[in-house]
Amino acid sequence: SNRHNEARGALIVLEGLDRSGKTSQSGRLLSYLAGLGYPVESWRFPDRDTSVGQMISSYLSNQSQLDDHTIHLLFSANRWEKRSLMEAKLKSGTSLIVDRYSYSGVAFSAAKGLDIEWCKAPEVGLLAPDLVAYLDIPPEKAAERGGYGGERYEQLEFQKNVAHHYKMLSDASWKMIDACLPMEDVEKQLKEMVLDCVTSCQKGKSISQLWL
Ligand code: Z5A
Repeated sequence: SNRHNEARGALIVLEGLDRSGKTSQSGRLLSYLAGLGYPVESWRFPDRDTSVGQMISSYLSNQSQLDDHTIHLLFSANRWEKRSLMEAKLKSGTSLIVDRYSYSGVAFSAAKGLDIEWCKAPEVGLLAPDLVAYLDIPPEKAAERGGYGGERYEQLEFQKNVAHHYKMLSDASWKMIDACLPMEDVEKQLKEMVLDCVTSCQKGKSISQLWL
């Protein structure tokens, strides 16, 4: 449809621990917005399709070892290599639902003991989300869900530490959602906040940059 084409799209970020339901909800939000006639795409970080993304993927599956600072910068580079496309999409009116972003980058690396300000530095200048929805789940509950334990960071003690760093990064603008609720309840809450966000971006809210 033409009716949304002049307004910019919204940058919507889903964050949360492993198994909090980000991937499931991204798919549902994509269908929802598309069904309403909004141009929309679903993205995820890491984007494992680029050459940087392949290095990250091999690290996460324990096929390669990298210094903690090095992998941090690769995750950041993986966002930088998508920045101009991201901006072009938003300006042309396409909304993006992004599964993980800079907050994952900082929370995971800081949980390893890296300085949080050092972790934020390479993220400065990336596009700031219009909405950060945090799928909040106790690490013990997440660990009970299917498929946990395959990759490098999927360990309970580490996930607890990541949760702690997410809380330190969060601010009043984040929308916290109880991710232990049934999927449909989480979905209902997300749809409402996402539609609000898309509408306010259409009305001319400007695009800003991290970290403000
Ligand atoms: N990482 C990093 O260190 N630095 C960075 O900059 C970035 C990432 C961007 C890979 O991420 C790792 O990279 C990740 C962070 C780090 N490590 N960890 N942990 P990834 O995105 O590729 O992988 P992931 O986040 O671990 O995603 P996931 O496995 O896809 O989890 P999810 O998307 O949050 O959950 P899901 O797949 O939608 O659901 C998981 C299961 O729970 C599934 O069986 C669902 O059916 C079930 N589920 C979902 N919702 C519910 C509810 N509401 N009730 C009951 N069951 C549910």
